Amino acid sequence: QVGEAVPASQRGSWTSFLKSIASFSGDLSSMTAPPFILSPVSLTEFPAYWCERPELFAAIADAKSDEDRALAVLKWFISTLKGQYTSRNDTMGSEKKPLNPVLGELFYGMWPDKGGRGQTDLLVEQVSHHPPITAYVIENKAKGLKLVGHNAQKTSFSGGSIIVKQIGHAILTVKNLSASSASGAPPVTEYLITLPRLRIDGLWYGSPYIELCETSYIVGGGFVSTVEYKGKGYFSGKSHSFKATVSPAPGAPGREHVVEGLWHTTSKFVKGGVSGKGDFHDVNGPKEEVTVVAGGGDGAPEGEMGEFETRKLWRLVAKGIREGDFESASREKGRIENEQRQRRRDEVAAGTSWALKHFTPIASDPVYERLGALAKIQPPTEDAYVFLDNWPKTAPVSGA
Ligand code: HCR
Repeated sequence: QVGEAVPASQRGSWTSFLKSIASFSGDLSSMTAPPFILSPVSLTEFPAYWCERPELFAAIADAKSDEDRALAVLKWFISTLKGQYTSRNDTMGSEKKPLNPVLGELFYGMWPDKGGRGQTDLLVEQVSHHPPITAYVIENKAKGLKLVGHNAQKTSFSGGSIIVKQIGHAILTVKNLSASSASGAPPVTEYLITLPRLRIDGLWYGSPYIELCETSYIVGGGFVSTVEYKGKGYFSGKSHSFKATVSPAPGAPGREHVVEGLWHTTSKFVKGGVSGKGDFHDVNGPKEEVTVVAGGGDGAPEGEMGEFETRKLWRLVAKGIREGDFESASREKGRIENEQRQRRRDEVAAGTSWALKHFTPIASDPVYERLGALAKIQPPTEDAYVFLDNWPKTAPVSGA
């Protein structure tokens, strides 16, 4: 008998869903799941998790040395994990299956300037539907910070859990806004950020949750940070444990630092640290959700979203899921999917293909290759999506 969290009327379909994923590997997002596990949020909204503590992102620019900056980048990164991997449990009771974005879907947002931290902008585009790939950029121009990345997933099933290999990476660029060309300081410093593997547990009980596993890296600015993730029964015997080692890159000067703790709460330095401070990160305090803005594409008036903007595109599906009206949610979802199939057929007939708005694909990313080699990251090369630097003129959403 499956867990209590599964409504009695959906236990059969939940068991069939689990059976089908047990013999499946690849793109889970396209599989039909029972209504209780559906989220009204599209995957295009997920890159916002990178900046729900905008002051920590901005602090990267204020670091005084390469060593301080490596620690500031790590602190911001670790502080994003709670939102990225536990927030659906907090807001919806368990991990859920997000809406599978359509090709060309767009999501724009921002975090306003507060206390001199500068405004941070977010732009997301679904750059592939099969397999689903989401590209994003997060930029704080006042602070000279830009994060560009893309994300896809390959899923498999093992020991009753879904294993999600994240494919993709992010590059953080920090512009040296104060250095003159005579100072010898590099005009920009780049950091390669790789992503952890996930294990989705609790499936049988109908209340999935995520544990992070294996290792991810942050490489750049003369330092390599290696983050090892463990669940219950490892370093501290607690869920969501991690240990991060920040070491000078081969041949670079600097001290080694080691941080240990729980990524969804707090961590401490166990080696190194800055001026006697033992504490490292703390995400018990409030976070700041993104303010959604309208990009006004496809001739939509200022303040209104274009047809492909996430919150407009999925409005009726999300409403149906939120209100428990799954019939209308599935009817609207079917309508969107049929429209997409028709577009693809029309493109084939016309000999054209969908033109991305904000990104262009490259088969291998030279920054990934150069920085990845410093930590022997595998694979040695990866594809990427280059941002075209064409921020649209966005406006607050009318009536919001
Ligand atoms: C695996 C996942 C889709 C991808 C989601 C990603 C990896 C997307 C990038 C974000 O930065 C971080 C992130 C967090 C999510 O936890 C992860 C999703 C969890 C579930 C979902 C599957 C496609 C759906 C599985 C269906 C289950 C819940 C039954």
